[in-house]
Amino acid sequence: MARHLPLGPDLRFGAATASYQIEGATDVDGRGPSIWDTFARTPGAVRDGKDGRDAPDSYHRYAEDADLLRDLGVDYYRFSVAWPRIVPQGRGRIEPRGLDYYDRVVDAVLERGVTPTGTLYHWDLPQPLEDAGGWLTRDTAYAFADYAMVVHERLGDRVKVWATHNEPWCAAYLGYSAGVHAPGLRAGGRAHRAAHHLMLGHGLAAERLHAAGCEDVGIVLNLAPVWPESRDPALLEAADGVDAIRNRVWLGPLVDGAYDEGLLKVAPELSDPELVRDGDLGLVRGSADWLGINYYTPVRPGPAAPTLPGRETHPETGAYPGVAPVAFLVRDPRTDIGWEVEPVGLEELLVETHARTGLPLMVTENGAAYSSGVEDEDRIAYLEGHVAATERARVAGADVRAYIVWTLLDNFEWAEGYTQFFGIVAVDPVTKDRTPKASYHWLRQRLGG
Ligand code: IFM
Repeated sequence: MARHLPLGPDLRFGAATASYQIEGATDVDGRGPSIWDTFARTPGAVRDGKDGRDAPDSYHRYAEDADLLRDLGVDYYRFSVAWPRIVPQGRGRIEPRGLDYYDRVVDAVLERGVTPTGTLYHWDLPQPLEDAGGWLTRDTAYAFADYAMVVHERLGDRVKVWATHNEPWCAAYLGYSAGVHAPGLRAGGRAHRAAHHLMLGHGLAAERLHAAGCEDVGIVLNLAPVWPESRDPALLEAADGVDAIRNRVWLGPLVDGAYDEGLLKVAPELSDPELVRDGDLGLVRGSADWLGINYYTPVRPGPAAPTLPGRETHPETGAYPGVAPVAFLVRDPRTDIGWEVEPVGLEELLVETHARTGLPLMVTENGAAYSSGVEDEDRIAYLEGHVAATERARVAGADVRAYIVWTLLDNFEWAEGYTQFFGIVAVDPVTKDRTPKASYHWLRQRLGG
């Protein structure tokens, strides 16, 4: 189990990115369109009206980014592969120039003494697959497994630790229910179909990756501690529904090979034998060698509407189909994106998820949006607090192997466009020149540099 995630006395560190958020160069070397290219062109979908074309151009500047990783002194670089660069139509013809690009990235990182870990799906679904139904259709899960094997065949000799999906909750529920992420659908309970097909895709890919000799197949989940604001029975019931859709819909299949009763109450779609076919959940059970946890903030179902500066509705409104309408409270302090800062949430999540799954964990993302520029003392405080929470979880018995900061570079923050800054390295919006922030230097020093 997870043979390439070394267990040692010390927590390992890394920095993460994702293809669509950093690469730019969306129309070169045969890349096909993705759902984010399409969605971002929808008026009003992205806050500043921009898209991946304005990203930091890591497609051409990857060697510079690899230098930044080397100088930082991290063990890991967590990157993602863009499906539309590898299989532009989603299935069928393979684009060798896309594979060549990731070859170069992997080699550049390895040459600098950093271990690359790959994520196969960080939300950039090829548009032709969406045109055929996207994650609402079963075929997409099979196309995903085929694509995963193409990538593994090319990179698997050097990349030993793979995640199938990044945050399938966002892909399914922000994408197909709340409509605030690509493909921007408000399909209500049909979003549970997307959730199931994402997990099926994970299971199919994991089975084939294991058969091909890969020993460290994981999945990255943005699980969240769900803390109801009162003991009011109606609120507790809603909070249980939120927990079911945020956490249990993924952990149930992975650990038990089943969807639990509370989940099926809010998501009756998952009882449909046409959707959840014999063998689907059995395939997913035990399929992960490790689990990635992305954590930013707790979820607090409450009786009152949130007041997020500049936001009329909480972004998660509409992302829990089948659950009675619930407000989400956000306590202070908050980061610029309006998310509460609460490191105890990470500690609790790590301890409970390890107890629930028994799996080795990595904090695959954690970080903060602040517009403080290169003197980002606020980000240092956030990171310090969450690294300490990770250490406390380890002391409490959670098998956490690594802490990976989100993110190396300021980048395209999805529906927020280029208005939120999570990077430990600033990127000039015009020249794309990189300038390490104080948080980068803080981490470098912490890692002995
Ligand atoms: O930028 C995202 C990333 O792509 C997925 N996890 C959350 C980050 C901050 O919103």
